[in-house]
Amino acid sequence: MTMLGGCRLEACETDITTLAVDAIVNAANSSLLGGGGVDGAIHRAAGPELLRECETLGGCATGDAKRTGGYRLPAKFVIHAVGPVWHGGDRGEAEQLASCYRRSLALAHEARCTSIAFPAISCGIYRFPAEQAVRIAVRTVVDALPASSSLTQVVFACFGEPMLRLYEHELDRVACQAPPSNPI
Ligand code: AR6
Repeated sequence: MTMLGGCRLEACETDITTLAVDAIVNAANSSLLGGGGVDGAIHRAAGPELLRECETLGGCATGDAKRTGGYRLPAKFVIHAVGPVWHGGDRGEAEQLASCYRRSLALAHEARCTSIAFPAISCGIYRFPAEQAVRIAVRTVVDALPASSSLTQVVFACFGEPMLRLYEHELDRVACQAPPSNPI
């Protein structure tokens, strides 16, 4: 756990669909019409009304995000972010992934969310190397936090112990570089 200003950043090994936060982020595809992985789990848990709202959105570009209701989820909103498919790293994948995090935070801020949970976008079916993706996720969120001032809690929801360790390591690094929150 790391405190940055008034915001608590933490990594948890958990199913993101169970989290009672204001917004959970979905690792969607550009159709926004569902799929496997965390996308499938979110649609199953939210119920068919989520797909009905997604059908009205006209898809979403890679690196962008769109917000819907949470329906039967404990979360009020789902922010559907479309991460890049990994093609080796020279097709702008890192910037597109960072953009997913920035756009998701902007949409959460717009809806006055105080808490948000992210999965490891692009780290499953889209094969983005986990270590690099985690560095991008944590750094981008940290850099964007001052512009997302409604947020007091950011959760990185991970599947599996190795992924949890990567996030904890990166959060520790960020904490070491951050100025003390209560300078004397
Ligand atoms: N809670 C938290 N993390 C999860 C969950 C869950 N319930 N389920 C999976 N993960 P992926 P992508 C982790 O494949 O790589 C879909 O078909 C998983 O272990 O869900 O962005 C979409 O429709 C991994 O670390 O998303 C797209 O077509 C991370 O979430 C495509 O997959 C992301 O894995 C998107 O691929």
